Amino acid sequence: MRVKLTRRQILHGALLTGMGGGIIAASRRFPGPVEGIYDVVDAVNYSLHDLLLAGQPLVREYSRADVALNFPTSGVTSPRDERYQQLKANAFADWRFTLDGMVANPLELSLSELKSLPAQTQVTLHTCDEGWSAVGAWTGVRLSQLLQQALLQPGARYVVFHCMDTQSNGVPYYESIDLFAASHPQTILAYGLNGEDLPEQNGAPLRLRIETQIGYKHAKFVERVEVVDSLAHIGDGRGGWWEDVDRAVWYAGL
Ligand SMILES: Nc1nc2c(c(=O)[nH]1)N[C@H]1C(S)=C(S)[C@@H](COP(=O)(O)O)O[C@H]1N2
Ligand SMILES: [Mo]
Repeated sequence: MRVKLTRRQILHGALLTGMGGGIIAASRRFPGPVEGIYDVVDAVNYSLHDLLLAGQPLVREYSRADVALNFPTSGVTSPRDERYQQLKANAFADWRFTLDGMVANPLELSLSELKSLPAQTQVTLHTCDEGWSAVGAWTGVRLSQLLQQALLQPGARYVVFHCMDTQSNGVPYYESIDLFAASHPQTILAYGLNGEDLPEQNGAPLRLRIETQIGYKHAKFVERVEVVDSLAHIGDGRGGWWEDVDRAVWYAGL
């Protein structure tokens, strides 16, 4: 059966998702054939819920005393792109974050809208494969919360981060992770470092913190998150800028 969705039904679906998979998972198992938005939301919610409950261990959190006074930088520290510099000049007031791709309810949010969502701060160790590590206190929004709001479509498998800094080969930085890593409770899109707005060199206005993986996965200057079913059409198909130019491993778990 095909259903045409009204905006209201989609919003209602989003609300159900937002209420958490727990209620749905507790009350019904997969009901059989998927017949409408509620079943789709149900199925997607259910698998996301399973992922969240899969017992993903949390990474260690440090004390505030361990925080590096000057958090080091790596890669691009000031995007030369004119568009980025213009957005920065206006304190990112005209910047918009988008979440699209295989979602029923694409999101478009300003920086202040992102900051008004439930936030979390985590004091964690960043490890770069070039041989340094440092502790920072990162503040941001859980990626899983944004994905739940956006209503993943069946078949969604990966989350791609599109960045605003053009790299040496003329291509903007990009990275990707799978839905399992995306649903980790410490995977956040961060807009704050050590109680301040995220500094430019560390990825302003928004960067990924994927605490279970190594430095280059932590995409800085993120402006668009795209949900896909395959990485074949992202860059050269290996899932990230370093993966494509230098054969870095895509799964970069610590
Ligand atoms: N957009 C973008 N993201 C990026 C990079 C980059 O050059 N551009 N470098 C990566 C690398 S190799 C590391 S170690 C971290 C460094 O983050 P930091 O500069 O905040 O220390 O960002 C990662 N994310
Ligand atoms: Mo790195």
